[in-house]
Amino acid sequence: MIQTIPSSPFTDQKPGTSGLRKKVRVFAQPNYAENFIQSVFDAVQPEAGSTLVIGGDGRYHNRTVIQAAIRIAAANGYGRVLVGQGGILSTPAASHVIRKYGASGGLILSASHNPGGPDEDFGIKYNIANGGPAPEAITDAIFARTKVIDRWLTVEAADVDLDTLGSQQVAGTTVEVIDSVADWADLMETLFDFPAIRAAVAGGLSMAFDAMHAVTGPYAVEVLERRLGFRPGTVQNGVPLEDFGGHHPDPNRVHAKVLFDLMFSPDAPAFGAASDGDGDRNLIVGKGIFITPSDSLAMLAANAHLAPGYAKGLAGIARSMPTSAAADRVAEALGIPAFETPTGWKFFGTLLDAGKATICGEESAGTGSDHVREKDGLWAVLLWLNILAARGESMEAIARQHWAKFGRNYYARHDYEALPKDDAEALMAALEASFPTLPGKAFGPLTVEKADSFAYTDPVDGSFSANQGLRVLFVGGSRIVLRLSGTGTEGATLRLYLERYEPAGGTLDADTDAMLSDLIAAAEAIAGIAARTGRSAPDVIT
Ligand code: VG1
Ligand code: CO
Repeated sequence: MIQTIPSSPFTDQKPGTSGLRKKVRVFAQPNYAENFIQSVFDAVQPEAGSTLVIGGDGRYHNRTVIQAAIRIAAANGYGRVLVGQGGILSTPAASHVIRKYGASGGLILSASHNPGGPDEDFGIKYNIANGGPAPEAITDAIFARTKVIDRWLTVEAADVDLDTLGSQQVAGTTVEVIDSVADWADLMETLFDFPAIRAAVAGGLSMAFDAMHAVTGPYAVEVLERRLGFRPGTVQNGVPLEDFGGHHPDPNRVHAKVLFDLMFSPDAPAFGAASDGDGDRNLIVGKGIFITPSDSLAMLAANAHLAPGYAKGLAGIARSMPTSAAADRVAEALGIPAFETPTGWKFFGTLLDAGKATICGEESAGTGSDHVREKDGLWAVLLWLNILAARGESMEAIARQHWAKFGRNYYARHDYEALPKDDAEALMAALEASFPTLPGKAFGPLTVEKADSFAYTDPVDGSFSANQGLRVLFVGGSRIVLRLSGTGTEGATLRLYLERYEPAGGTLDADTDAMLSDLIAAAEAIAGIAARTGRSAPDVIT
């Protein structure tokens, strides 16, 4: 029997860069999660009998929302719900499961790199039938619905046993609890040369992987230790915990410091990697060398043909606007198109579906390909391992050869977290207002060529997105970009992206901080971050 539960709208359910993210205590209010999930179903209007995928990164509140979502899905006419065992599905695994089983969509319960626990963050994201994040037209429709919703639907049914594989019935809907890892792991075997990687491991290739007590633990143990033969213990912090052990599951030099320190110590293995809360990001560190995510994207694209799944070459490479232009130079050398999209994976979906791009990436450590419609942290790790096995060279040697050929994009991102929202918005508004006066002005050795607010017209479906970040481009290819984060849950986070290009034959092995100091000074002169926020230094540098 379908029950109709009267409700009234919440005004703050606008999805951000990647779904709706709020504090757990916000999500735990009566009707809050239910309203949002019902708004998704009202907006997408699934055909009766459709399949829905549900899974999350295992954070606190995951199981509670999954049980509610199953009942709401049953009341809304879904015929089949696929749930990862224990409620666990990494974001890329969920994307694959949606595609593989012909689901009409999926709910991914995660706040990704944000911390978890009763006082921390939770999130819900809806993905469409291609496996990718809902595009803006759909997230706008969901938001519009949340503003007027007056009821949600459910059924009277007991909780599903999420821990036992197999089928159960919930009021006429079949709920299948599926293995969280197997489908995704099998897909990886179709893309990469597992025998060659196994042989390299047997020959001494060593690595360390930090799963950060987040969702990738079971995936990494299965693929790296069981299928590829890395020694047990290669995967550290491999058990998903509801509070990620009290840490931020954000794979960067601040939050994955233990891995960083190991990789720069005399005991470093050849290769180090980490992933984030929901398993879609990757951190790549070689023995004694950090590879920026932008460089990793470029190097993966340049070497992808060494993996069987990409042997026939790439159709194109796409990157988000703040990501460095390193990948563009690879695309140019390969004679394939390069695309520049706004921040967030949802903008890659049309390019991947249309076969225009094969590999995509973001400076925030997200890289992926057309194998799914999400970024995929362990996919990037496996492509690196395939390249290391095929080339038989060190990470450092591969990086140096890459820079010698293409030049080097020195790059850093400075984050100023938990700023008062009004201050951050005023800073951005003042910066944008100053743009007409900037071209031709000199800041130290840098002269402004152009300053604009990035806007994007999707080359496949023509959809238009304005206000996607402020950029100041300098003569010679250096630039600064400023954006406000769309994933935070407290105040505003200002991101300052810094990029300096050194062509082949230039200074290729200098210290990044030193190479970026003129840009940092220019950014302060132009945007007045310290002056306006009172912050003398960023909270996080990645
Ligand atoms: C951040 C990153 C962006 C990424 C998004 C979701 O967004 O900058 O590149 O796509 O997180 O990643 P923002 O708006 O805070 O800058 V995840 O791993 O949180 O799903
Ligand atoms: Co993530």
